Amino acid sequence: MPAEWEPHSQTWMAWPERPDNWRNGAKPAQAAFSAVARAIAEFEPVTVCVSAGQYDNARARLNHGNIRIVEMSTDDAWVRDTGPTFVSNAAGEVRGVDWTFNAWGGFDGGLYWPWQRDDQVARKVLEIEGCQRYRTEGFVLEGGSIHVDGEGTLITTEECLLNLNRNPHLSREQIEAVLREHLAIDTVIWLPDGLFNDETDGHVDNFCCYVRPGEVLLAWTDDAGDPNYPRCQAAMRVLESARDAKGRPLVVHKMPIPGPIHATAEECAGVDTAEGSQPRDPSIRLAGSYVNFLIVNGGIIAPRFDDPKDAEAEAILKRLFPGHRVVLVPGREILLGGGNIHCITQQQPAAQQR
Ligand code: KQY
Repeated sequence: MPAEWEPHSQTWMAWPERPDNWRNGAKPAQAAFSAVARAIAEFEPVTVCVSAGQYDNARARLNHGNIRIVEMSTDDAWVRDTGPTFVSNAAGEVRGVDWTFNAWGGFDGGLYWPWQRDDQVARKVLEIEGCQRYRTEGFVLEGGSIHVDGEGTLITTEECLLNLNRNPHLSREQIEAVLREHLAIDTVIWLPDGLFNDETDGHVDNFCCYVRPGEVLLAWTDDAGDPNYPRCQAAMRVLESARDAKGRPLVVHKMPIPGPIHATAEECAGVDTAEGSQPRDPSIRLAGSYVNFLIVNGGIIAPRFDDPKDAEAEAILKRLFPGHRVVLVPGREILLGGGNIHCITQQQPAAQQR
C-alpha cells in the first residue's frame, strides 16, 4: 500500500444525500463536499460517485473541469471506508483491496442498515478503473482505520480493529496476518484508542497519521479534564516506544484538538429520525480533529472549524509539509455527519514503478 504522499492518479468521493445522517436534506453537506472536491481538483482529478436521483444536482454543483461524475448507488458518502484500498506492485500495476464493510459494526453498534450498496462500492470503483480486486469476504475493515508509511509500517487502533463488532472470530495475530498479506506491511503499531466519541469506534485517521516515514502527527490535549487526555497519553506511550518496519523510532508531532465542538439544537433538528441511525443531540461532543486531512499531489486539504485553534493547526501543517500548499476547507458540516475530509476521500495511486 503506497503512502498517501506518493503520487495520485485521482481522488474518489461519493455524494451525500441520506437525510438521517445529513441535516436539511443534505444540502449543507453537499455544499461542503463540493468545496472539498473543488479544493482537491486544483491539485489532481477527482471522481465523485453520485446516485441517479442526484446526478443533475451534483453535476451542477461540481462544475470544475477536473471533476468527473459517475453514477453509482451508495448507502452514504464515506468512500475512505467503502472504497477500495489501492495497492501497487513493483511494476507499478495498481490493484485494490475490497474489504467487507458492515457500516462500522453491523448489528452491534453499526451506524445504519442496510449497507450492501456501500459494500459494493469498492468493486464498482475497481471495475470502472479496470483494476484487479482482492476481496476479503468475511474480513471487515474500513480504510479509515489504517494509516501506512509506504515502507512496511501500519498504524491502527485496538478500539476499532479488535472490536468484537468487526472480526470477532479472529485474534490480533490473525488480523495482523490479513493486513500483512493484503497490504505488504511488516509491522503493525497498535494504539489503544482513537478520539473520544468517534462513532467509527476510534478510526486512526481521526487521531494519528503519518506525515513522512518515521514521523507521525497525533491529536493532542494537555487538559487533564478532557476525555481525550488519557487517550492521547496512552497513544504517546505506544508511539514513543515503537519501532517501525525499518527499525526506526518515531518522531511524534502534536496537533491540538479543536473545541470541544457540539452540534446546535437547530443542526440536530435538521436530521431525520430513522430506526437504527445515529441519534443527534447537542449534548454529544463531536469528534472534531485537524488530523482528518488528505494529502494530494502538492497539497494538503484540511478541515477548519472556525475555532481559535484553526490558525495553529494551519501553521503546524505548513511546517510539517513545506513542499505542499495547505488549503483549509470548512469541516463543520462534514463533522456533523460523523467524520471529516480524510473519511470522505480515497486516493488512487498513480501507476508508477516502485
Ligand atoms: O469517519 C468515518 N470514517 C465515517 C463516519 C461515518 C459516520 C456515519 N454517520
